[in-house]
Amino acid sequence: MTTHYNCRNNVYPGTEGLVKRFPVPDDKVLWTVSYDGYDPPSYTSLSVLNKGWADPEIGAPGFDPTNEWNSDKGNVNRKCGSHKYEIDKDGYPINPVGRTGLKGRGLLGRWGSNAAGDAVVTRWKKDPATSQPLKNEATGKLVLEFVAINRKDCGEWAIPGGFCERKEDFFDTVKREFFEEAVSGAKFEGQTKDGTNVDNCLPPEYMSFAYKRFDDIFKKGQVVYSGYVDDIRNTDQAWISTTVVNFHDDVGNVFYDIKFKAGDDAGDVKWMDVNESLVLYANHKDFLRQTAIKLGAHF
Ligand code: RP5
Repeated sequence: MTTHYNCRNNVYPGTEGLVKRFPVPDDKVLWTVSYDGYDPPSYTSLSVLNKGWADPEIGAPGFDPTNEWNSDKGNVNRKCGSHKYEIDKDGYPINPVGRTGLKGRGLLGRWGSNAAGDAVVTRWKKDPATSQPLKNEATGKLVLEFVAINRKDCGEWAIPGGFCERKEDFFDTVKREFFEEAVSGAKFEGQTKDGTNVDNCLPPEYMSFAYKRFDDIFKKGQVVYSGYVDDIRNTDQAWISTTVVNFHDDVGNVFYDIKFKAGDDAGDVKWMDVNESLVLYANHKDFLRQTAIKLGAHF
């Protein structure tokens, strides 16, 4: 990623307009370009201050992440994929993409990189008339569909994802988040292939059934991106990084009778076409582009 847009020149989310970022023009994003008078305010939300799951302040007694920056070997994953970041003379990590117009952690729990994972669950779109995979007329390539969720916090469509729990493997994060946001509460329509009617099954029985059903696809997950996310919550000293995993149903028989249902912090869920006109949260569209390239699909 060469620059960021979503975390500049706006009001910080959840602050009722009270926290405004210091303006950062396009040509002043890079730290290597001098910006006389750059003086961003500092903001850390009360929702992360003094919380056990979040970092203490830099310099707080007993908190010394010096050997953990840029690494996933410590207690917390502080690696930012391929993006290496520096630490300033006061011990604060520096956003590897550049200025955001805000210091502090904002809504983020960790200083520096906050590791997340995203699940791009895909299948080939079928022509409803023939039930055959559909090709885009212009490119001649097969059209992909992916499972999108609608975020309750901002109303935007996104890939299901979330933050890694302490020492959690990112594969487990993406699977967990996918189930929490897109599957929890979902039902199979009618009968399964072995004739069992599971339509009225409720979690946790349903969940273990669904986990089993998705298992093969989940075992074949492919990482399509690992690094910085252009998220509206980023600051100069705290930002989100993600590992995006594609789970592709090539044959098209895993999800055919599943009605997804949104849960957790998702308000809606649906299959969406993968193409250039997608409008998604953060830079999630880039992750779909990477997935389409990897699968040789239309974009
Ligand atoms: C995005 O925020 C990441 O790509 C991931 O999808 C998400 C994690 O935050 P929550 O959905 O848990 O708020 O930048």
